[in-house]
Amino acid sequence: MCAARLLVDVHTHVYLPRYATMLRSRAAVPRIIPWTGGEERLLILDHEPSGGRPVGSQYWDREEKLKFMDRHGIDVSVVSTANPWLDFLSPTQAQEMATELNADLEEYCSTGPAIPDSTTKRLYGFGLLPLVPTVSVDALLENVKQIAAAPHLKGLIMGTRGLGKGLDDEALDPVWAAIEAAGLVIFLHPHYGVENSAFGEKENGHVLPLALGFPFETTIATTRLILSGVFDRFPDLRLLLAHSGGALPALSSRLASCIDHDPLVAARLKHDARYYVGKLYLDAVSYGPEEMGFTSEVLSRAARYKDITPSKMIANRSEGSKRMLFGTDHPFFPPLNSVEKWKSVVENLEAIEDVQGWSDADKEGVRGANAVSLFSL
Ligand code: 5CU
Repeated sequence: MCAARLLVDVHTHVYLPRYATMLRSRAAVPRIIPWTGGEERLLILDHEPSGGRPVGSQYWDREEKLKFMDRHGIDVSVVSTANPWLDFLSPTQAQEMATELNADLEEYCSTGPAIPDSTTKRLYGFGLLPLVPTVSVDALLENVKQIAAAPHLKGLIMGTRGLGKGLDDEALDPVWAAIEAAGLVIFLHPHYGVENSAFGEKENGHVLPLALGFPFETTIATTRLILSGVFDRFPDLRLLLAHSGGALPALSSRLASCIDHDPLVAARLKHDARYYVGKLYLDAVSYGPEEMGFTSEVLSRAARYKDITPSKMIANRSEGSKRMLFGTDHPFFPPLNSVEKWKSVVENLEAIEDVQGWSDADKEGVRGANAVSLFSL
């Protein structure tokens, strides 16, 4: 394990060359289309601005990832395929792609540089499962095995759809069991947001789907996992939520109360809902010190619901900070003007520095030590 103080980015994406080639071959979203002046444009979300958005080597070139890391002082990145992963493929295509992309990502990491004077690499990865309707559970288990055997893949990224019925689908239990047994971390990431009609008819670009739709999708998917008892059946499952877990930290006590008052669900779970929230890992991609501090306080308190019901808020943000990990969301959120450092990165780093109630060690943890420990880097 690496002992140096490291800045580790756990939320950083790539479209590997093989994936980008596939997107170029498609006639429907998600796709990459040629644009004027030899450029290309990316269309992945519903209602992309006409013509999509600029896409280039920052999405697939390892050298560009390393340059971005160097510019921002990032020592290690745990890289993941960006949304929408393999969701739009047939089971056969998804299986083939998952296997090939996992091998590509292992090579991307293993043949990349190491930290100077260390055996720790600068690049690690989250693999992919072919999570599409009607794929066989055996096929999913094959890819879990593949990822577990790849020395530089530390977990897997997944969206919220599962096999089409969401992540609370009991058909996924053997997959959770295999992931838990292999000690892999699941990085849960949104793509679909919420019903677009909720956002009205005014043109607001991507602000509402990204700022609210994405985090609410994560909130709902994780809440459904909690309600289904997945964390009782698989208590050692390690789940890292994107964008600081959406609204879940702010809603966890309301969720617990709603469960307490619902005869159907109240008897189903072994613990207060907050206990499960306290077991989650969250990226520190929320851009504000108050939000990060609040989230760590909720996590600290939530963890105590296993055995006791705290009568008052335990103002111990330190404990919760150990479950939070720095991220950038690169190459998304590029600055609108040309600047040396990206605002989206600088803001998260400054926020970590400014959280009230975090010690220097807590901040060091969020910047990198928590990731070193979670991923055994
Ligand atoms: O800007 C976006 O669309 C995105 C996206 O699709 N995925 C992501 O992780 N961040 C931003």
